[in-house]
Amino acid sequence: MVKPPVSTIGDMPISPHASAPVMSQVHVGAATHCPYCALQCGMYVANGEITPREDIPANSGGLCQKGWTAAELLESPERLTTPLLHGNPVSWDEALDYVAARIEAIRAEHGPDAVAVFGGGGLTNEKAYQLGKFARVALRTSQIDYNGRFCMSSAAAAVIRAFGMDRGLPFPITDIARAGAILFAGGNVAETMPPFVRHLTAMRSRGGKLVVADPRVTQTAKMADLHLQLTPGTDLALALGLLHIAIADGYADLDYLAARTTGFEEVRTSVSVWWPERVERVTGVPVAHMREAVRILGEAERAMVLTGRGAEQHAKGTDTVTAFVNLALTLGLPGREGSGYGCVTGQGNGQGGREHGQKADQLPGYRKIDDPAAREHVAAVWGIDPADLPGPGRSAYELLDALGTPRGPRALLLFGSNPVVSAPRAGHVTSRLDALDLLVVSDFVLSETAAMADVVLPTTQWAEEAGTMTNLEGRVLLRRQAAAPPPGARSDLEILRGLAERLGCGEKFSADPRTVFDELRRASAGGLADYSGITYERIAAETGVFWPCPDNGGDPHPGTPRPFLDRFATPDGRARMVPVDHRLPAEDVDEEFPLYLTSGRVLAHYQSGAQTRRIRPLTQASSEVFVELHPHLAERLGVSSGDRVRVRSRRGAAEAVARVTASIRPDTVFMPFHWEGVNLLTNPALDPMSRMPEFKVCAAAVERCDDRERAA
Ligand SMILES: Nc1nc2c(c(=O)[nH]1)N[C@H]1C(S)=C(S)[C@@H](COP(=O)(O)OP(=O)(O)OC[C@H]3O[C@@H](n4cnc5c(=O)[nH]c(N)nc54)[C@H](O)[C@@H]3O)O[C@H]1N2
Ligand SMILES: Nc1nc2c(c(=O)[nH]1)N[C@H]1C(S)=C(S)[C@@H](COP(=O)(O)OP(=O)(O)OC[C@H]3O[C@@H](n4cnc5c(=O)[nH]c(N)nc54)[C@H](O)[C@@H]3O)O[C@H]1N2
Ligand code: SF4
Ligand SMILES: [Mo]
Repeated sequence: MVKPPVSTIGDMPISPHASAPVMSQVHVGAATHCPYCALQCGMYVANGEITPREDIPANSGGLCQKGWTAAELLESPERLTTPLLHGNPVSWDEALDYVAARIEAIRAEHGPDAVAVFGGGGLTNEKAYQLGKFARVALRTSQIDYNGRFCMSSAAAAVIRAFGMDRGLPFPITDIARAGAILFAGGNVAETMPPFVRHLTAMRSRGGKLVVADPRVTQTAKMADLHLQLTPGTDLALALGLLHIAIADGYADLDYLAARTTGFEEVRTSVSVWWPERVERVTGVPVAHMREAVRILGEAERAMVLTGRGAEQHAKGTDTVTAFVNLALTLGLPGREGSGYGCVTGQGNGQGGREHGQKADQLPGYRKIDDPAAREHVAAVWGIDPADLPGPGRSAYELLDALGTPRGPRALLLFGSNPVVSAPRAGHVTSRLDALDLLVVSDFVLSETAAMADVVLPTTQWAEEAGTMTNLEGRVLLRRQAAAPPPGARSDLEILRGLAERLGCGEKFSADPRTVFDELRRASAGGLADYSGITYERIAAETGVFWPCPDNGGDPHPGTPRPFLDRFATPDGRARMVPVDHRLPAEDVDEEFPLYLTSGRVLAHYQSGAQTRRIRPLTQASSEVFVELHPHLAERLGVSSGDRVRVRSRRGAAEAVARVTASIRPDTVFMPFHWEGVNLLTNPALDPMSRMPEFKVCAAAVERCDDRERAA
């Protein structure tokens, strides 16, 4: 049972190690959460000092290097504190008046869809909600999407198809320690969520086994009992092969399949052609390793299948995750306590950011924008006519690709993303941004994208404002204000209100996070992602509340840590198994581009690096873009560690420092995307369902930069 909501919350003690409850004033030592990834580690922030919280299960006392150093950016001299108009400091009134006037003019000439909005999975729930509402109500544009499209959208599409609902981990993270076996495809949590490792270590210390699928011997793969070092872009074949073996070797849980799923027979037939030797030829994973992986999973009493971006960021990511879900269902895992399938979500609010309406096809509460009942409900909350709500817009890459074209948007308002560095085929995206009549960026640093903007709006940072974040478990957490914002910075909510006022609907846009959250609760009520029973007070008292959590009035709903125990969120309550088939990457290797290029992350940097490249201990730990090459490949190319090389693809070329390592396949090279470089090369081929670009595989060539170039 849950503890009842506390009414005396204002009396709770405020000390560096107390659960400081209140949101709207500054507190020394406020209990809050990290600005970066979806683990949302709990931390105390006091006078620029960070210490980890013990009470948040995801990190229970741990932080990674990025978390420990996060406060540095609060005081950084690179911090923006004045609005910029064409590079010149101006007052807030000048900046906002200018933006509103340009929006009005562009709308008058080209219609409402000429103004577009791009959001981010790092924004709080309140901001993500308000941004979606601002697009539809203040701008009346259908053209809004966000960077989460580049993140976990394939997993989201696959689990909606299978389970009817998208909650990244449909179980508390602490369940991991109780599993007897985990297959983790394409995740490197040892670098991307270091405190996550303690859950895996706890599992292994109880005898549980870890299987990792990754083309590289990562720090995570090194922990594994079995590493499947597959060719990039072949996870779908791998999953089909594992499923084939699971059925052949008698691990299918037929009672579970009959009671809790539909479609198993079609799936069984479809994998029959993926016999293990064929899968070995496609993936490079030895048959014996596949059999061992299936045995480990099949014999465990409780087991999990997890995916990360390595398996998901492909033009077939949705089908790949579907195949892994089919494997999990065949083994009888989802909806059983201590077992299941989970997508390890990425950005700070990657989960909440995909629920409240900053997606092109979505309204708050994970509602669909083309569903008449959803439109009616949300329009009523917003006080508008449902007929005035726009329909679905373009997905993230399609939106960026359309900017400044004859039929595309002429203006873009961007909150919480840096696509010049992080979007696929970034050189092209930069030229599209350049073609706009108006680019407005809200940020607290001059990111590469902000540097291109007509107007830059300096915003407050995580520790300077309050709001809720929904972590990778679906646990809604409270970020408390822990520091005063610098004079001159305004919160995104204030910025949106300021613009809405100038567009004639300021009264619909509160700048107070709690007021916005209360409206979000009403807008989400009755939706899949129902937050109506969650309050700031409850989160503070319970270290987070799992959605769905409907408002039951006097008898508080306990929240839902494991939503699928009794039934899945499909009309008949059963999980839907859908047959899928393997296909090649959108671009395969050939004579001209003979190497697979993949990309990802290193421990010290976060995403496009806009934040972490401004923090000294992190740039000391990792200072420049590199490319990993196997020693055999390096020898063929005449390259040694430390040499500058040029990596080329059909989209462009980028230079990097060679890092020769036996931990990568000889046919594959890897580059991190925290610096400009790899996305000049990546392929924007999109998944047909999720519209996810193929970040994780394209064809490339590598050559030495000659001595003259190096001297230059
Ligand atoms: N340090 C750090 N941590 C972060 C972030 C960050 O930028 N930096 N970002 C956060 C966000 S938004 C996200 S989405 C998560 C991402 O977290 P992860 O998914 O763990 O991160 P990635 O490094 O993108 O990819 C994971 C692994 O996929 C492997 N891989 C590449 N191609 C393939 C393939 O075809 N198949 C398979 N199976 N594996 C492949 C890579 O070698 C890499 O080791 O991290 C979060 N945490
Ligand atoms: N090649 C390659 N490319 C990738 C990936 C990959 O694996 N390989 N991964 C993809 C993935 S998973 C992701 S999630 C994307 C992420 O890539 P981006 O969308 O570029 O994400 P960030 O670098 O986090 O950009 C956030 C920006 O917003 C600012 N910001 C942070 N918080 C706030 C806020 O609250 N309000 C405002 N207004 N601004 C804020 C930051 O300072 C920063 O400039 O990259 C994708 N790109
Ligand atoms: S693991 Fe993620 S949430 Fe935790 S400290 Fe590191 S970046 Fe922050
Ligand atoms: Mo992400």
